[in-house]
Amino acid sequence: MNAGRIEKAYSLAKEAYAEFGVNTDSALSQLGKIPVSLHCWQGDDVGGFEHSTSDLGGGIQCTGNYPGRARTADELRADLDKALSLIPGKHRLNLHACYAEPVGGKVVERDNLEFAHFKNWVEWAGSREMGVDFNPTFFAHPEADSGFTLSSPDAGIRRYWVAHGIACRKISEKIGAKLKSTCVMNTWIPDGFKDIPVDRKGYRERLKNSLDEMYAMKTDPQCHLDAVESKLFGIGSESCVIGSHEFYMGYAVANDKLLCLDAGHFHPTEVISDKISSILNFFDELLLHVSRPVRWDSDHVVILDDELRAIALEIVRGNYLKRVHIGLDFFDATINRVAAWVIGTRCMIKALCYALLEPTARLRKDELEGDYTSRLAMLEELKTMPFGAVWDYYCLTSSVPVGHEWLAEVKRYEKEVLSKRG
Ligand code: RNT
Ligand code: ZN
Repeated sequence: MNAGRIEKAYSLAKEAYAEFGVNTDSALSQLGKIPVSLHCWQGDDVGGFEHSTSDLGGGIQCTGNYPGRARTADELRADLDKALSLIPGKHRLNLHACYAEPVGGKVVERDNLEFAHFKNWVEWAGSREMGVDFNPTFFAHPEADSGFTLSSPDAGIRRYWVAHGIACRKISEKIGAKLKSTCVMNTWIPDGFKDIPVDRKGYRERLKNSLDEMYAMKTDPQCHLDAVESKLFGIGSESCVIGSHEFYMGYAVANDKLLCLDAGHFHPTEVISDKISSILNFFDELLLHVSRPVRWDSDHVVILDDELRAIALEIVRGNYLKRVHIGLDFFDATINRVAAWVIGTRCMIKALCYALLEPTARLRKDELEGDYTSRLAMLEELKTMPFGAVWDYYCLTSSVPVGHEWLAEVKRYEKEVLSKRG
């Protein structure tokens, strides 16, 4: 890496952006304050440490068998450390309940989980000054084999999953208290029908009642926030998903919960970037699962595509940085898993960097005056502005590899560590 060249390129870029009234220094100082929640499940194909079932179920699928998957919590944390060392900025960890670590060698049932099972994770995060977010795991479990959890017609199954949800809320609240950083707990359930149901109403009423029970306990909003994640369809739930967008939008508004928008959970022609400014009229905060659906909710690694930029632009334009929690949700086992984290997270940050460099006030003025010609012309010219030089400088000053240099480090890690895993 040639630091001098990067600094020189940055100072030219700074001048170029200044012509449009954009201050690159302040854009970068803002960028450094935006945490992205890194999902632990990219590191082991959503496996977790219970080893009770091989099938994820619930219509989510991780394909590929690239060697080197993390098999233990220590391996997963080491992989995360490697990824984090290649990503600029301070970020968060997003943990799923199935990543509980046994205490005294005993695997604990999900309805009995306690903070102690996540103590190592929280200590790990704390010593890195990272916040943690949390998720109950309503899939990959014998009690979810029927395809239904909180909406199940079976009272015993519902009871089990309500208990899991309650256990997780207590854990989440404690995580937030310990780390002095609000833990956002996201609930996604797989419940749905492959074929046309006749009692949508019954299933949705049961889901509502189960959620009411699960959320009955009051929690401290400084420590813990609840979010609910909708979905349009999944593999095996093509005809009806019980927790649909309308269902959770209504539930969240009525019960003061956060909504979680997953980029892969809508009709393929619908985009979540368009939903942010609607939803934030009615909610204080919003959770995103930034993902990349390819023809279906495929959870591909996030890349710097139009929708990723649009998401970042909407957050920045709306001044929503404090109100939107950015979480990632992708899993690809066909490529090096550490590289997948690095690519996806760096792209999310790149998109935010791009958005912070937009001369939005000027574009908004053109738009309000009806000068759509200038708006389109400018939006296109901005795409070839020296954004890359600003991004490189951000990496340089954040002490992480610039450009493709991170890849050599991942290759080295693969050779020395990942390839030695059985
Ligand atoms: C599934 C949802 C959910 C999961 C994670 C593992 O379609 O997107 O968020 O991907 O909880
Ligand atoms: Zn998701």
